Amino acid sequence: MKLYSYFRSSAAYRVRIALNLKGVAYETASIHLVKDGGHNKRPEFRAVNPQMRVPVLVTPANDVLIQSLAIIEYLEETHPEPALLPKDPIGRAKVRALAELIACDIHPLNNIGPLRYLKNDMGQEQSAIDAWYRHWVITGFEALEALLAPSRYACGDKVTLADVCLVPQVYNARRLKVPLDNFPKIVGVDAACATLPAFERARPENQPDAE
Ligand SMILES: N[C@@H](CCC(=O)N[C@@H](CS)C(=O)NCC(=O)O)C(=O)O
Repeated sequence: MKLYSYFRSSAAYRVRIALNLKGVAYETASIHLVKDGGHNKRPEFRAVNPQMRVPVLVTPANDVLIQSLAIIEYLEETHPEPALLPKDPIGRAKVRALAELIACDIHPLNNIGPLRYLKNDMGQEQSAIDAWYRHWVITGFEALEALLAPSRYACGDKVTLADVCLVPQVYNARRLKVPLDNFPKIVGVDAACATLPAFERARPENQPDAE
């Protein structure tokens, strides 16, 4: 498998964790999202993913998959063990809800593209952009904290898709200095995941393109 990735991309980080958890070998093709206005905007990458975003997973049969949650569901179906979704429909819906709270409601608002638009096209000051970023992370984390049961991982004693999404978002929040004191359950889940080699290997600083 080939993963188009950027070391700091939260969405690519999710896929790296899932690949590692499932023991799927892959090579990294790094796409720098910042240099020269973003190498993701180059025609050669646009030809791979017209959305010009990472991650992109290319399968051994040369299928080109985009969108981290769709890629992880593909991995779940092709490599069922260890399962990242519970067997029962209610459990699956609950795990997916937490994953989507992060991936669909928090992450898009603090993604590099919209932040760059706020700065370059809307003329916003960096302080206003930082406040925007913090606002949406904190609002999302308040809901997430309330939804987490007190357990080792986000949805019980097994790692699920919810953890795969939570850890990169916490990394991102820390990097942008969002205070996490009010989120002890989120911080606890992140700490539990950090003890697992699959999560450790997926960390941004452990990527071939880390800076
Ligand atoms: N919903 C997508 C989000 C992908 C995404 O936005 N990736 C970011 C990096 S985390 C990106 O490539 N941004 C480039 C840009 O917005 O210009 C997913 O889950 O894969």
